[in-house]
Amino acid sequence: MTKLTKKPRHAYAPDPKVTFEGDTVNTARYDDVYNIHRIGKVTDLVETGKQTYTAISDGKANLHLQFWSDDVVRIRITLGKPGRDFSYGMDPAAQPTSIKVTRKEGKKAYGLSTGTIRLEINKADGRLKITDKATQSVIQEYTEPFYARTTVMKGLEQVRIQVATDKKEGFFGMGDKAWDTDLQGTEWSNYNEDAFAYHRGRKTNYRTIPFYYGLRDGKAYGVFLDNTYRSHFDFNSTSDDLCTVWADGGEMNYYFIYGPQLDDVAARYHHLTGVPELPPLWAMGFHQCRWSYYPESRVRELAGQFRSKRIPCDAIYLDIDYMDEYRCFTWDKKHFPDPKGMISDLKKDGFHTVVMIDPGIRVDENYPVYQQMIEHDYDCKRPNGNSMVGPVWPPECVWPDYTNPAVREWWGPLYRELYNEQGVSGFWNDMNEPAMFKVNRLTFPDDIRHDMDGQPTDHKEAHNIYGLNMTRASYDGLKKLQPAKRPFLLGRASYSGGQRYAALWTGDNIASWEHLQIANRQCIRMAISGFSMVGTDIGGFVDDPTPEMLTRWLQLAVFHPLMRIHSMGNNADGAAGVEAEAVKKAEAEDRKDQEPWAHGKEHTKRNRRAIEMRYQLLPYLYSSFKKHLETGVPVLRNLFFYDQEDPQCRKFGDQFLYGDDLLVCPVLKEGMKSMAIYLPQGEWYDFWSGEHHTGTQKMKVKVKADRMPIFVKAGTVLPTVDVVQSTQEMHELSSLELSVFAAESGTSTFYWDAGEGYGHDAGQFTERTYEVTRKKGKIALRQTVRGSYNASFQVAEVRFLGLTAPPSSIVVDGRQITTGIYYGKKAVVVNVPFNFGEILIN
Ligand code: NBV
Repeated sequence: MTKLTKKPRHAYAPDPKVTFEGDTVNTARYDDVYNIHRIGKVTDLVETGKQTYTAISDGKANLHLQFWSDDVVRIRITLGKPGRDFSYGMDPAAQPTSIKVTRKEGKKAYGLSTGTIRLEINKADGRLKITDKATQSVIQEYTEPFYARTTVMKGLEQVRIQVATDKKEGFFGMGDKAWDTDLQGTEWSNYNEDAFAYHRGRKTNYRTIPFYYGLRDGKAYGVFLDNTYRSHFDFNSTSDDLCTVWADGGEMNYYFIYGPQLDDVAARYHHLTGVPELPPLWAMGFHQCRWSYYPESRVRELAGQFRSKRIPCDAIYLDIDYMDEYRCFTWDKKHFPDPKGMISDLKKDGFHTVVMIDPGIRVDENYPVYQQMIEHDYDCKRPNGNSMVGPVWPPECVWPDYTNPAVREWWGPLYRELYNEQGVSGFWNDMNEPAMFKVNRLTFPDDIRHDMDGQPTDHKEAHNIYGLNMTRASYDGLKKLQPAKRPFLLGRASYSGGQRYAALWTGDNIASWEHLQIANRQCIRMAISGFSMVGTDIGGFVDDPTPEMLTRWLQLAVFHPLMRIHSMGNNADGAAGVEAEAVKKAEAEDRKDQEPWAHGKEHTKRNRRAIEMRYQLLPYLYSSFKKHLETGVPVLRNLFFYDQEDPQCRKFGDQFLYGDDLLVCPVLKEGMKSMAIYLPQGEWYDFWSGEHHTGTQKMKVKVKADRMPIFVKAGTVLPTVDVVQSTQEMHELSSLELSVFAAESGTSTFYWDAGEGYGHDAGQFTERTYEVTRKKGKIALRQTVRGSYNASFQVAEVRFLGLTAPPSSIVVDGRQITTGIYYGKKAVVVNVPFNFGEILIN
């Protein structure tokens, strides 16, 4: 007999001994017949590699366990032998750490223990149970054995696990689900969808982040299901005390991540799926977008309006209409006769230009991108080898198969002219679910073929990672085109790990107060799900915001790492088939402008104030982002990440932490005059008044029209700067402001570099650690410096808050100072050299 040279893929042949359900009469025929597969009785647990074990069992499903650390174990259940071990979601740099695993055999179960967890494999049926070793408390326990179903006609169609839960358990994460913070009692699916004008509770949105946090009895864990098929998560939706996770194909391949702190889970999830690079500083400035700004004169006028109205701004976006009849990588020469000239003038004025690139490539035999695709078979194909042709902006499109490495290599250099020659600073990859017009399905049929990096498959498996691979191809391409520049890419569809390539925005939201609340929750949820570089269409994409709504939205977005106004304007052409009614309505109502000055003097003032604040806080945001990259702890976190044992923190679901030190209480309702907020344990200062508060208390605070309540953790040294009109001016500033919110002790870091490029890899950064102490009314601030970047700052304007009386002496680096001091109410400001070592306030 000849040996099989190829491993069968997902081609598990039904066992002839198994009786098909309903097969009572031998001659009967059915539309389809199915088989159920389980792990079965486990007779041994063998070590098959480093920290890796395989259960020997009599079922068709095979259980493999791999310990990544004391707290992370990968659980992989395959039908037959495991297939290729491949993932688009995992960070290629992520590696397991060496640990000691102890194997024990009991009467009813095999046990594997690490330093912190114990995993039990039930001998009767392979069910798993994970406990915290120290406290013996159960973290996750299967209520039924692993289940898989194959059918004769469809092959594998479901892999599923089910674990015990109860109403008290909290479930968080899962990417962009537009819902309350806690997902307890709900069910969701993951299948990337063009979710135009999505509503609260829509089951599938733009991206697939099959990762959730559980918080049980004060202990946190996470589950990352690395399976690209449509997946489903039921968090006790029918109150049956069950949490069920299943996918419509592939392997049951997931990482169980233990905490017990939520921050630990977040950090470990980031270790597995990666963090982005530090974005260029300008990407964290304010961005203005609309569908669409054209022609060139309008773009120039817009830029002029920002500068003359003294509203800071760093980027202007060009939506699809800049292209020549929706041909990607081209310009509409009628509206933009000299793109290079325009972009260079904008740059001189501190504006970066960001343009859209879609994956749908116009079918046009005279268009080089199309020609190349067809020439090399780079497009997605139907099973018979024909091109997948479908409608998006151009009447007909084909789509690159970004799961093919050759296609990714080809795609990157297509940006050359825009990026290298014409000076475009960043790109915006839209519609990459991939979205398709006119058909209810909104995307490709299931049987479209994909290369999947050398292991060809259908769209069922490739759909959810199509967008990630488009952004990956774009990002890698930009990096190669200009290796000395940090790419800025904004993407729509994605999958876990996509944060390595692109920032995300939450898509086509609506101008409503409900959506403002959704915006807040979605951004926090995205951040705790791996995507800290996230933002929303400020003011709403569909419909017009009221003046108050736009202002509140801007005030909230000061704290979203991506801060961009975007709206759809009156551009409904061709969008029919997406959500036809909403599109028609938008057209009929004649959409209004959504620039920060759209609503009169008073609101312009408030909007300007919000954007100015964003710029003043940029040193803090930049430093917080840097910390995120180092620790894997997200930039935005729900309040209960701060104290997961305090039930009040979960009740105040809209409040969030911005970096480590700021607590933001967003104003999300119309006409608010006062609101209830909660300060968790510790000491806090009111950001605006400097007033000191003790934590673990609910407070009623007054709400002002021009600000939201914000609190600063005592012990913080908050770095800020003067208002500038764009980040370009930031590297000319000579003074850095440091606000010291005094406490018995506290440590903060300020990170700064050129804001662009990779000099920081060679030490061209400055990282300043500030230590604050307070003993018997004496406050000390000490600075230590790392890195060799020569910042423009010469002076540190240090503001000490929390004094009880005016100081009797101020000593800077051993010398008593008497000049450059300003005494305010409970505060003193001193101007000292940027490189000071120690300030003592007595
Ligand atoms: O390119 C037009 C829009 C864009 O403005 C928006 O931000 C995307 O989410 N794009 C969707 C296509 C619109 C379809 C209705």
